[in-house]
Amino acid sequence: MTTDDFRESGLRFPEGFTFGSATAAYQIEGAVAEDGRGPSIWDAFSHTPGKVLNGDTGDVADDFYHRVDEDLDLIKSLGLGAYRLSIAWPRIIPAGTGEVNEAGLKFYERVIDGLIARDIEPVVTLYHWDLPQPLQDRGGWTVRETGYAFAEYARVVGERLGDRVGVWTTLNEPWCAAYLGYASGEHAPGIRDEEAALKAVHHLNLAHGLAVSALREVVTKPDAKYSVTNNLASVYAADPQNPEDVDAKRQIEALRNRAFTDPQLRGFYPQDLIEDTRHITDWSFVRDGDLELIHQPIDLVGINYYNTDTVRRGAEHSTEGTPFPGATRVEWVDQPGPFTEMGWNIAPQGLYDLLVATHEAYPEYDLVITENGAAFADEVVVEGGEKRVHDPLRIDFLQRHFVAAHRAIRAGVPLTGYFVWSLMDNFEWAFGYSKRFGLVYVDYETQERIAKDSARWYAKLAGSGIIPE
Ligand code: IFM
Repeated sequence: MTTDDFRESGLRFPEGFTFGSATAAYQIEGAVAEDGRGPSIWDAFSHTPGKVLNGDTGDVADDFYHRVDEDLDLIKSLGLGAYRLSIAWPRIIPAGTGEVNEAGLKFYERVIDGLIARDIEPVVTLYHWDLPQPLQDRGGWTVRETGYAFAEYARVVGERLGDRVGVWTTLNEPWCAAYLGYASGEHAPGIRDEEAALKAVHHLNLAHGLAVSALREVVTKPDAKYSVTNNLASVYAADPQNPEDVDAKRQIEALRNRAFTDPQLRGFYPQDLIEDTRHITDWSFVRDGDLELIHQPIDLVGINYYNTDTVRRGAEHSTEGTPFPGATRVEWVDQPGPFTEMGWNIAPQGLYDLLVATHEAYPEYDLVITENGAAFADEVVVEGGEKRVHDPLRIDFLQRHFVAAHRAIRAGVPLTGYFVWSLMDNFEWAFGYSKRFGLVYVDYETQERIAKDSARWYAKLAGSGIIPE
């Protein structure tokens, strides 16, 4: 990795480049027991003592469910062209399969219509981790039936919203759903079983392909685009001249990236991944014909990027309880700072390298940064009777990552949009409400929204297409 501070302003993005922000249903909506919504694995997990910091849950979150108009006005006030939201499967089909909940469809219809009325493009993700609990009770992502249930849910949503939603994303970060959910147990459903995690990888990939096919059958918007979002890792070898370290990097890239992108975009599982994980599974859960089902034509590849990994060859060790099943001789090297409140290193070069590498590997796809952003310890101050949140670290973070994206475009990467994570502070999974990623501050006591300085900075970028000071 080369060092470069990426501090630059005045760069102009191409005409038509999308500036958006992103959220996810369980992180903002609240209203978990209203209007027929069924329980999800995150309701069960967050209500299990010891799983989420401070015992926080998504029961209320940002109360978006009751504040739709106010929050859509907020997006409008920032001048953003697009908003990436996720739909809660348990609001649409509360038991996971079977009966459809009309109130759930009506809710999202209202959100989508509200966005369109404000001239904000809705970008819809179908799965951002809130699996209906009844499906988990039948095996969750370790069984293929969940993939078929997901396709059915995609069809129901596509039938209702397919005349107006222009961009469909099947899954958000299947890496997290599979490895954090089933290998390390840090996320719902909290399982620690390495083979189960690899089964989950496959059934999530299967769900993606089946959902794209189902959507294509029912969506009527002529120019609708289909996509999937992966949180691809930007991985470096500690010593790029050392073949052992380079091999450690290969292993992690196979598990983190190619386990998803190769089947989704190429129609095969990497042979090295299968070899590396032989001691955990024989992969017999991949049935004949599955890869054709997974490998559906899509238009966009979404990338979520936050930080980098550097690895080297290490001693033999067990990977049980880690989110890296099979990575037995890999050691992580401490990254240089600075760091965000998550402890993640700030590395815009990693974003540039990832965009270029993904384009080189899959050149026929347009790329979108579907998430990038940072948590910092924000504080509200009162100045001249007005509440303000000064967040220079977030502005600096965003500026340097937008510069990285701009450089990638100049290097030939077909990058068409950038969604900042997140529109507003929200439920940060196992960290509860302790980490603030928002452009907009949320006072969880009163639900007051306060635009941070970074929101004003981003509004300038979105309005002009030029990276501000
Ligand atoms: O909050 C999450 C989001 O749900 C998925 N991507 C990473 C974000 C920050 O951790």
